[in-house]
Amino acid sequence: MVAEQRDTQSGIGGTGTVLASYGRGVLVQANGATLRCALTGRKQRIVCGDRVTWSYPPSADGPAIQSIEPRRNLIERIDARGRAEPVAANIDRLAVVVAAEPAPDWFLVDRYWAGAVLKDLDGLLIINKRDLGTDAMQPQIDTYRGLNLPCVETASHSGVGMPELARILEGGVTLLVGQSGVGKSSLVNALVPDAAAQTDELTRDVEGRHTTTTARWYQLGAHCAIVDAPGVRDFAPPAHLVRAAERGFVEIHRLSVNCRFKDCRHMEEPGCAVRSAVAAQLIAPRRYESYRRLFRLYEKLAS
Ligand SMILES: Nc1nc2c(ncn2[C@@H]2O[C@H](COP(=O)(O)OP(=O)(O)OP(=O)(O)O)[C@@H](O)[C@H]2O)c(=O)[nH]1
Ligand SMILES: [Mg+2]
Ligand SMILES: [Zn+2]
Repeated sequence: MVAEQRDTQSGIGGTGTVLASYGRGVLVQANGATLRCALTGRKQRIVCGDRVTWSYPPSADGPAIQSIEPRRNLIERIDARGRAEPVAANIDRLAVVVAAEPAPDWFLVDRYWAGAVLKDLDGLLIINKRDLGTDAMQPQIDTYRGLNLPCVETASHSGVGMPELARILEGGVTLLVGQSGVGKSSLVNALVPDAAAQTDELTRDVEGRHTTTTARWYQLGAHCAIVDAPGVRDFAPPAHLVRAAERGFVEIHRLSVNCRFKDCRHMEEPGCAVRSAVAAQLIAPRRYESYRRLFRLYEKLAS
């Protein structure tokens, strides 16, 4: 429910969390109500998860954002030209959702996870639509489990695995990412009883589909929230981080201390411990290929 009335309790405004950011305004949750706030004249870039102060400027006809509190972090994706676009702020955990359908893009999963590592976020892999089977994904799931990435299998439709997921999400703010159609919004609907009612009007596109177009924050408890992000193919660690590709791949980073050259890029250099480990199957060749792809992408973006 969107409360447009003047908050007679506080009179002039307060602080709150940004639930969603649109072109010309933001939805702010404050004191249990949802306010639609306008942005003020200055060029404000406000994202889902921002903590803001709002008030009623005398000349305006509704509440407006006054300031943004400093962010703990800002999660961005990069567009085709390498430009960063903010998605959400003040996040603790990045949960990558995959499913048997649409067929998983494991390079995308590796990019997301690398991005989480670089931002010091906890990582989580959610294997959704368990009812459609997980056999084809098992080798990849085993690889991620072996690298200590927590994995949970769910079916948002039937409720399988949902209590376990809810337990993992307790405490902290989790950002859900993954290909369009893997069931991110369905997971939110299963976790948040009134989520559908909250988002219906916000997310339905002209054809009546429920594809998510902007990141949206749902409060699950006093210290627990979940952010539903649009399915994106272009999320990655920001390209300006020099050693980004390597640090985000935990097993490659771990072995890199044994390379002959301190600045080894693990591409063609002699004495590369990472390539030896790949040859010896100590590093999954598929993961190493993801690393190379990300590395080349950065080279391209930097040139
Ligand atoms: N079989 C099966 N289908 C599911 C399950 N969860 C979701 N779906 C279906 O998957 C489709 C996509 O679900 P959404 O929740 O909209 O997917 P999304 O990841 O939010 O997609 P975007 O918003 O486009 O990024 C819908 O048709 C759902 O009904 C599940 O557990 N099992
Ligand atoms: Mg969605
Ligand atoms: Zn090396």
